[in-house]
Amino acid sequence: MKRILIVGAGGQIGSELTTYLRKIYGASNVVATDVRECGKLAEGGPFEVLNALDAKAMSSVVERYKIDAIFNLVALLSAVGEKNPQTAWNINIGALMNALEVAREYGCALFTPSSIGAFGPTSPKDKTPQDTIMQPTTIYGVCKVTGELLGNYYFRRYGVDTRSVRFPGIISNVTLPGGGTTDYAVEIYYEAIKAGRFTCPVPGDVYMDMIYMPDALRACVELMEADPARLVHRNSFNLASMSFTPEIIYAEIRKRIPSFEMTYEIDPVKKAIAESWPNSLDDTCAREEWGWKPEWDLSRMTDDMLEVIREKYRSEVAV
Ligand code: VAH
Repeated sequence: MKRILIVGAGGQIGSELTTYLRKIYGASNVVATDVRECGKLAEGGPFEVLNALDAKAMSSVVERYKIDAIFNLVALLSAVGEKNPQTAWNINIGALMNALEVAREYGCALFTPSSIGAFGPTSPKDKTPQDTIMQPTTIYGVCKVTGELLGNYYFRRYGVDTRSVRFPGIISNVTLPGGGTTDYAVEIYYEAIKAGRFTCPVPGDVYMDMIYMPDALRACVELMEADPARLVHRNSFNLASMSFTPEIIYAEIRKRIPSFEMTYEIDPVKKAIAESWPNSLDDTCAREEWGWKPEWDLSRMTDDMLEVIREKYRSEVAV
């Protein structure tokens, strides 16, 4: 990768991936784009307002900046997608089709994340295999499976260098997530610091795979820099790091903040989605084909999250 385009740079992954890639490849070599202005991203390097549904505009950016790798991060997430499935399909698949076509036309590599949300209730729940039944029950998951199939097709039919990982729920302390079922695992840290109490929308015994943002960012680069000859899978790779329930993360925070209290107000949509997803993934293929290995666990992540958030909200800190 030499000159990189990030589509949807203003979201939870994109806002941090932009900074991370600019540090590695040079700020002027990473063009951040989003459908709306993003001041902070424009401060650190080239930024353009780009509607990912406008194929001509995307081609123009790729041509003008001589892009050789595209990160397509445009997605309406699982819970928000259920409020308007047609819009979710139009945006998620419309943006992806444009990215695939532009990548094909200009010979760019293309990274498009998939998700544990690509699995459904008929997928094996524990240590979900890389290759197995995928019948998601959300429009988000349908979009992710479609995206994986399209990535595979464009690689086999046109030789486009498509790459992808099935992200767990991503936990970060920079940009708040928006509209995901795993958002609770970010919000709980903020509320532990700011309010000392948290109302959880997901049942306390439901496991979901999660990953800390530093590991997620490193996975993006390591996969995109991997030797293509070693890659067997071009649809998407299971990526595993940690798997926990709300009760487990609550207990981990209480080790550090004994006064922290959590109650439940179950969101029926998030409950149904969370229960349809795997408890844990088998990421053997990612480890064997491009050397994936997580570096953050729940304890180390909790220390870091609480430290950074406490610093961020020093004036508002409850505990
Ligand atoms: C969501 N954060 O909850 C996203 C993610 C694995 C979950 O895809 O929809």
